[in-house]
Amino acid sequence: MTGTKLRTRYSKEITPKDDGKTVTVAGWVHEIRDLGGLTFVVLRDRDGTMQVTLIKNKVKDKLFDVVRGLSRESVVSISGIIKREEKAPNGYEIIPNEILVLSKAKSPLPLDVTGKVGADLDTRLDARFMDLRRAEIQPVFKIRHHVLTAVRDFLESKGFIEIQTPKIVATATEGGTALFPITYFEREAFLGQSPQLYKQIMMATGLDRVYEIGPIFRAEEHDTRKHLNEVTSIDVEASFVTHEEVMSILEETVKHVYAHVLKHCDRELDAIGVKLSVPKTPFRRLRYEKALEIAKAQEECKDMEWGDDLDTAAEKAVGEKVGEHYFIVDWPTELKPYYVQPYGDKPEICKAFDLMHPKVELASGSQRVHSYDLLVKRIKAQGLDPEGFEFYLDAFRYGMPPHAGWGMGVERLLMSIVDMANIREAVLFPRDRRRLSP
Ligand code: AMO
Repeated sequence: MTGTKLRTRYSKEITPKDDGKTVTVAGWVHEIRDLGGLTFVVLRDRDGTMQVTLIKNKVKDKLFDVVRGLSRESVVSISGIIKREEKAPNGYEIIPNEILVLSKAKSPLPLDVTGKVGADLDTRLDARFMDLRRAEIQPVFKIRHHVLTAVRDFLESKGFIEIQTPKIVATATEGGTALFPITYFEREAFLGQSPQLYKQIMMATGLDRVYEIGPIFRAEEHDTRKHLNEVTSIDVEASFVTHEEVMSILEETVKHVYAHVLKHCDRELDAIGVKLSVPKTPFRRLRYEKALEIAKAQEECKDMEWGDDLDTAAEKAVGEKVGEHYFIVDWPTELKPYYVQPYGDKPEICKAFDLMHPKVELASGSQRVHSYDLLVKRIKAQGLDPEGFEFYLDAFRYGMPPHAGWGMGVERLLMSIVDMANIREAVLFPRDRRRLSP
């Protein structure tokens, strides 16, 4: 070994120009090709693969024995000399003088990391640690990291500060049906569906612009390609602004995310075969009424009426027609939660918006009710009891500025960027109706 280090370089850091230098690399045994007097070990690290070449009479016999005893996916550290080799995949190979087996993998493997043998999504998620070793899977999570970095960068540049609010809560926010109850000592409590009430309470503190990136829990029975029971949500709330201003912050956030991913993730996008272009802003604003009209032109949706929520078929019809990001605005008040501000002159519609990607809803938000009296009225109108909302309502009693905000699911955003068919692929360890482990 060169010194005592298990790794001195990643595969990406080595080039053919390093010919003759000594190096220690480490990773997983991706493949072994034994051609008699010539054996290739394809070693995989975080950044890709590299070729280690054992030639009879040029490397110690003992190393051939070590390699013969190796199983695929074992973890090794290899020290040797870098040799320029045009026929090798990266233009170099490593001629080993020491191979250290750090962890021997059992066989058979639960999944084929090389991707030659396919596996269904359930099998892949059961062995997720190994699935994530695959060259077209791991990049998704590097992109996810960059998506979140971009969101933070952008919001901070607009004066937002990051907050954390409780996830063990006493009340529903988005309607009572989708709550996970938990036992909280001798009381019943719930897992938070949304930081909605807390981010609004923050508007009564004078901090003015806050965001949170954290888990939300939805006890929805849905078993679909776009629903999870645990989601990471980007939540934004701002004071002294209208819903139109936060819509513009939202579309600019999305645009910034695309630009950032394009700039920082070219290798990852290549690895999963995605071509991105930055969406143009402002996104189209489509009134609910108009969206309904487009949907109704489809046979499947022809019986829809004003006041009906836009279901998956309707979303699909409108998405296909528009073909790019768009907002649906001016929703029927009764379709949206109590905290959404109705129009003063037309209270049957409200200042709510949904941000849509042609294939999936990405975010929703609104101008909020900031008048205490109206809020109590709206809570009652939705058949809820204001008593359960005392801690929230209190913040509206002593000076609450007008405010607006939105929430966007990270997985929905990611699945729309990398064009995934199933949202479970956008999260490391998805939680759905059937899956609680790993
Ligand atoms: P809403 O309930 O529309 O609004 O949620 C906001 C966004 O969160 C994501 N999302 C989900 N993603 C996957 N699976 C789910 N089960 C799921 N549920 C929600 C979506 C959705 O658009 N408090 C409001 C936001 C606000 O007004 O600020 C809210 O939670 O991307």
